[in-house]
Amino acid sequence: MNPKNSVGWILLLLFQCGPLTNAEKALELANSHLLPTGGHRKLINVHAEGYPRDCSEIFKQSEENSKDGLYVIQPAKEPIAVYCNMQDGGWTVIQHITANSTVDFDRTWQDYKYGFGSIDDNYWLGNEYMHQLTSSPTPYTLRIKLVDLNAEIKWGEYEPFHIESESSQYRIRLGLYRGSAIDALCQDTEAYLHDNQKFTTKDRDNDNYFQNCAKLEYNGIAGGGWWYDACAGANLNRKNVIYWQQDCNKTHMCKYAWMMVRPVDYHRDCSKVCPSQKDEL
Ligand SMILES: [Ca+2]
Repeated sequence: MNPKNSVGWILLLLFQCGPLTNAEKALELANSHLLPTGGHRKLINVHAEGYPRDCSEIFKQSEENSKDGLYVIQPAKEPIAVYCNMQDGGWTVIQHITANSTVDFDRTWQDYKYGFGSIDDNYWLGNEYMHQLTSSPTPYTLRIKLVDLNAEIKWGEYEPFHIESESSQYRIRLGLYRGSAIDALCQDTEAYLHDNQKFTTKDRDNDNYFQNCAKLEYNGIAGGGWWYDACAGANLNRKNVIYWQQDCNKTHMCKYAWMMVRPVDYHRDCSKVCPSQKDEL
């Protein structure tokens, strides 16, 4: 490349990107490995003074006018970056998967602990941060959102929802269910009861099966980390087949899934923002 052109390119890049501001420099995120390229600039509230504990607070403070996107929250000591789903009402996204995406969900305990992927794409926020988020005095609701290949949306909510600490192997605690999807985490009490199960990964078997459920493959793809029983009535982390009983499976494929949380006391007027029935694929 012509050196003059190189200088031109560098100047152009500097002009476009500019130096990081003090706020961007000072911000140390515990999960900075989940930021996309140019991540600090994409954080909508990076210049705010202090960070809220979750997306619902941001949504409330903005009088329900904030947009979907990447935000900084602080559920415990350290700020973290997350994707906020504001159009559905101020939800903090803790998992998002697209069937057959390039993000690998066949990961170790450590990866599932601190999260992987990219918060503007497919990601797992991390069991440690799920524990922090759901350990407030106010209980949290878990919402599952599923979109099939015809763009039909199904959703389900567990209230309350709590992830215990690592010393309890990030055990999941689920309360009452409601939604248009089937109650796939609690319905089958024979071998697929996910409520109260510990988390299992390919390198840490806490499930109730004689083998490790996270290692069991379908078409060469392992199940990934999950709160397995022996093994699953639902698993949103197997990337070739998002599984949610009859709502998402190998004959009725789903394109997307999300897991997101919000405090249970966040009552809102459903006439303004409700779960919609169609989504763009
Ligand atoms: Ca086992």
